[in-house]
Amino acid sequence: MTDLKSLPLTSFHWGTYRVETEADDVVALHPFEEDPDPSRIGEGYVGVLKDSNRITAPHVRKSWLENGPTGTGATRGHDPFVEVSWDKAEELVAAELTRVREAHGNESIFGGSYGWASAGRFHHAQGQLKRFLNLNGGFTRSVNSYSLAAGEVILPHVLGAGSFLTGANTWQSVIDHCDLMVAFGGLPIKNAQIGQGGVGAHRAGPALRAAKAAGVEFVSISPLKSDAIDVLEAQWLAPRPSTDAALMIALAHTLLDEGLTDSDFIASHTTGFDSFASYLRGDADGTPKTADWAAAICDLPADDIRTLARRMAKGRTMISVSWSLTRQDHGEQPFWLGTVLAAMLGQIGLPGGGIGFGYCAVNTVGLERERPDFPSVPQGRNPVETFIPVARITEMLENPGGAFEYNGKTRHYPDTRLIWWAGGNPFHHHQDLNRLRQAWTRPDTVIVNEWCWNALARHADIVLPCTTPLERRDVTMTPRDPYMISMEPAVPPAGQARNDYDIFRGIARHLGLEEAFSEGRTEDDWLRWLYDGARTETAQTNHPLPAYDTFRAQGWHKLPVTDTHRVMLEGFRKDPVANPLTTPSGRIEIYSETIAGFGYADCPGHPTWMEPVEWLGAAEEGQLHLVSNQPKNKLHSQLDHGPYAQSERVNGLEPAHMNAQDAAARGISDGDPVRLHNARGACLCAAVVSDGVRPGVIQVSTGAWYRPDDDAGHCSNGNPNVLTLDKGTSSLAQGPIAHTCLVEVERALNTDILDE
Ligand SMILES: Nc1nc2c(c(=O)[nH]1)N[C@H]1C(S)=C(S)[C@@H](COP(=O)(O)OP(=O)(O)OC[C@H]3O[C@@H](n4cnc5c(=O)[nH]c(N)nc54)[C@H](O)[C@@H]3O)O[C@H]1N2
Ligand SMILES: Nc1nc2c(c(=O)[nH]1)N[C@H]1C(S)=C(S)[C@@H](COP(=O)(O)OP(=O)(O)OC[C@H]3O[C@@H](n4cnc5c(=O)[nH]c(N)nc54)[C@H](O)[C@@H]3O)O[C@H]1N2
Ligand SMILES: [Mo]
Repeated sequence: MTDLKSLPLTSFHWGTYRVETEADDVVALHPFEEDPDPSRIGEGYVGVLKDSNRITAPHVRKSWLENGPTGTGATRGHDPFVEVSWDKAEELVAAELTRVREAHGNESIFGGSYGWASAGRFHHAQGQLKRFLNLNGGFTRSVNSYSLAAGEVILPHVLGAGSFLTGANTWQSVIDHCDLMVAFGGLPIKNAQIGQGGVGAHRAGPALRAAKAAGVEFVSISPLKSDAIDVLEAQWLAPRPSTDAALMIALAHTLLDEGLTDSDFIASHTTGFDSFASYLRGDADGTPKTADWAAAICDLPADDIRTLARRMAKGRTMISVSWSLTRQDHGEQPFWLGTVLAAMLGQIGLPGGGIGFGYCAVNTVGLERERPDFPSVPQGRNPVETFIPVARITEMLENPGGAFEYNGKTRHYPDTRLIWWAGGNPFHHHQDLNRLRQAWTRPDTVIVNEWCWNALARHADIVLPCTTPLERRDVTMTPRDPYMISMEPAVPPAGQARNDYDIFRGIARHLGLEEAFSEGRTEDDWLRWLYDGARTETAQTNHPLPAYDTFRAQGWHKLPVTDTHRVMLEGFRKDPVANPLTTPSGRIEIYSETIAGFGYADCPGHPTWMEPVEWLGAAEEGQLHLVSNQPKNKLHSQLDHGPYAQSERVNGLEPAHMNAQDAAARGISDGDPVRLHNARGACLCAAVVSDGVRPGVIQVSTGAWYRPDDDAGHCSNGNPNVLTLDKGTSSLAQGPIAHTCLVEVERALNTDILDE
C-alpha cells in the first residue's frame, strides 16, 4: 500500500488531491485527508495528460503561416496546423504583436481572455498574459464575469459595493439561527464543489446537513428537483424559468398587503419604498402585482405564493438568490428584488437571516473570511482605457466602432485585429457559438495558450502549448479558502509544453521586455516572493505563517478560522448612520435615482417585472425552456474529454434531462438520441427522462466540447451554447443570458448520429 500522505499534493478549483504516478504518468488522484466531502472531478485527469488531445508542441495554422496574418480568417477552425519550433513561434508572435500595435494601436489587441484557467497563485494564465500585454503598451480588456455580471453591476447601485457577492452570513450563522431558507435557484451542491483559486475542504454539503439537523426548513425554487439534496426534504417550487422576478414581486405584494413588512427597518435603512409600493399596488398601470397576477406568469398556484410569503415573515428567514438568476434576461432584477424582500422582512444584518447571494454556487459562499491580504503577481498598468462588458465579445467582433450602452454610458467597440486567450475557453463559455464562430473569422490573428486541443485551440492561428498544474510547482493561497497548499509537480511536462510564465518570458525576449517581465526572477523566486509577502502580512498577528521552506516541507497550512458567526451587514443594521452603505443615499435603494436617470427601458428605477425575450409564457407549440446549468462532473469545459465526464455520458452522448410528459408527447424514451434545435443551432444529446425536471423544461449541462458538424448542421458533442441567445441582460450590465432560451426537441434520426 502506498502511504498516501507521502504523495505530492496539488490543488484545483475543485479540490486538493494527493497524486499517485507510475512511469511519469498520473494514475490516481486521492482526496486530501482534510476534505470531509471530496469531489470526483479530479479523476478526470487520469489518462489525459499524454493522450491524443494533448498539445505537445507549438502549432501554426497553415494558411496563416503561408499567407501571413491578413485575409485568412475565413478558414480559421478548418485549416490544418503545422508544428513549429518554440523559437519560430516566439518570433511569429512578437512580430505580429508589433505589426498590429504599429498599424492599428494597442486598442486593437483584445486581451480580455476571460476564464477560470487553473488554481495556483503564480501560474495564473490571465494574470501572466495581462502583465505581459501591459508591458507591451496595453490592450482592450473586459469587465465583469459570466458568472453574475448583472449582479456585479446592480448591487453597487442598490446595496453598495463590498464583499456582498461572496460575503453572505457564515454557514454556522445559518445553522444556529435560521428557521427557513428560501433558495431561489436552489442549493445545487454540485456547484459547491468549486472554489476559485483552490479548495482545501468542501464545506457546503456538511453545512447543509448540519442545518437540516438543527431544524432549518428549506424551500427550493428551481426547475430541477436535484437543486436541493434529498436529505433537506425541501419544499420544491418550480416556476417557469426566468420568471423569478414576478414571483418575488408577488411575495413583496403579499407582505405589504397583509401588513407583514417591517416598516421601522424600511424607514431607517432604505430609500424609495413608496414608489415600489405604488408599483405593487398597480397605481400607474392598473395591475396590482398580487399572488394571482404572478401565478399566471410563473405557472404556480397563487396559494403557494401567499403561503410562502407568510412563512417568510413568521421566523428567521435567509433568502438565497442563485447566481444563475443573473444569467437570464433582465438578470439585474432578482438580486435587487431579493434584497428588497429581505429589507421588507427587516432581517438584513441579523444572524441566520437576510440575504445571501448564491449559497452553494461555490464552496466559498458561507465560509469564514478573515484572511491575510495575499499578494499576487503585479499586473502593471494598462494604458488602454477601452473595454467591453465580458459577454459582448461577438458584438465587438461584428461591429468595430459600434456604440453600446453600459452602466449609464455610451461606449464604442474597438477594431479588433488580434485576440490572445490564455486560461479561458470562449468556445465553451459564450452564448450562440455558431454566431461567435462567424465573428471569430474577422480578426487577423488569434493566439491561444492551451494544453489540450479543445474548440478554442482548434479555432486559433498560433497555439502555444502550456503545462497543467500536475506538471509545475505552485502555491494555493486565496482569500476565499483557509487552506494553503504546496503544489508539487507530479510528472514532467508533456512534450514541449511550457509554463505560461515561460511562454511569455520567451516572447518578451524578442520584444526587449524580458527583464521587465521577469524582474530577473525564476519560478522559485516568484513563489517565495508571493509567499513571503503573505507571511509579512501575518507576522504581527497571533497566527504567523511558517517559513517558506517549512511550508513546503509540511505540504499544507491551514489558516485560523475566526469569524465563524459573521453576519453580513451587521454594522449597517446596528447603525446605518455610522455605517452607511456605499450607495448614493447610504441606504438600501429600493428606488434608485441613479438607475432611473440612465433612462433604460430595460432597467427602470425600481425593481420591475419585464417579460424575458424568450420564455414559456410566450412559447410556440412544442418549445421547451433550456436550462444549460453548470456540469456536476467537471468545471465548465475542463476535462470534458477525461474519463470521469465521459463515464457519465449516455451511449456516448451528453445527457438531456426532460420530464416524462414532454418525452411521451414527442415519442421519446429514456436513452434515446435527441436533437435539440432552434433558429440559432442544433446539438445532439441523449434523453434522460425523469420527474425531477419541471414540465416544459429540458436541462443540458454546459461544458461538452463544441464540435460543429457542418454537414449535419449540429454540434455532435452536445454543447448547449449552440442554442443559447447572445444578448445582454439589459443596457445596465450587459451580462450574459444563457438561462433564457427556448428550444425544440425531437428524437434524432439514425442519420444524425451516423454523421458523427
Ligand atoms: N450555457 C451556459 N454557458 C455558460 C454558463 C452557463 O451556466 N450556461 N456559465 C458561464 C460561467 S458562470 C462561466 S464562469 C464560464 C466559464 O468559462 P471558462 O472559464 O472560459 O471555461 P473553462 O472551461 O473553465 O476554461 C478554462 C480554460 O483554461 C484552460 N486552462 C486550464 N489551465 C490552464 C493553464 O494553466 N494555462 C492556460 N493557458 N490555460 C489553462 C482549460 O483547458 C480551459 O480551456 O462559462 C459561462 N458559460
Ligand atoms: N461542478 C461544477 N460546479 C461549478 C461550476 C462548474 O462548471 N461545475 N462552475 C462554477 C461557476 S464559474 C459558477 S459562476 C457557479 C454558478 O453557480 P449557479 O449560478 O448556481 O449555476 P447553475 O448551475 O447554472 O444554476 C443553478 C441552478 O439554477 C437553476 N435555474 C436555472 N434557471 C432558473 C430560473 O429561471 N429560476 C430558478 N428559480 N432557477 C433556475 C438551475 O436548475 C440550476 O441548476 O457554479 C460554480 N460551480
Ligand atoms: Mo462562473
